Amino acid sequence: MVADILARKYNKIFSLYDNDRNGYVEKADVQRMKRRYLNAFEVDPASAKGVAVGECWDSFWKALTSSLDHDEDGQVSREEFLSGFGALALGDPATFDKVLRPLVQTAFTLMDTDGSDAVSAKEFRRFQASVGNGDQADAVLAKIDLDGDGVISLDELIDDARAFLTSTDPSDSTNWLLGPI
Ligand SMILES: [Ca+2]
Ligand SMILES: [Ca+2]
Ligand SMILES: [Ca+2]
Repeated sequence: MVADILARKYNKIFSLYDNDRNGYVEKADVQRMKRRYLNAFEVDPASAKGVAVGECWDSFWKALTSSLDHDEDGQVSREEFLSGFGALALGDPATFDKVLRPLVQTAFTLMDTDGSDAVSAKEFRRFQASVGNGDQADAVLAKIDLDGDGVISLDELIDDARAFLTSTDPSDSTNWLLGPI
């Protein structure tokens, strides 16, 4: 069992991934997310950006199934997701980081639409709007942007995601990463 606030955050992530809402994250969900993204930003799958995005989703899927698909049926149920993330987040930090990095790297590459290796305020606003948090985007960015250079680096996003996935403090600013929970 994980704390109620962590369960709410993991449920939120699960709902973003399980985009056909059948109660499982499966390969088809991941491929749908990839296709939607490529279409929305008119990225050619054969371009450098398209290949990078494709590789991101592949490693994302590998990290997800290798760590969370306990009954090995090729999909991750909500229950597997909730208990698995809880065990990871509260367990060995090195193992958690190994799973966390590809997940965050995927989100980062997707948000960084111009490929500048940083997420600008404009890019972050678009992402936050997509999770229903558009009006909070600048405030959330300011909290993630620890070095204050106005953009989010991969390391800054990983730090924030780690806190998001482990903090049980209801007033923690990192709770806002994916919008209201
Ligand atoms: Ca699904
Ligand atoms: Ca960028
Ligand atoms: Ca920064």
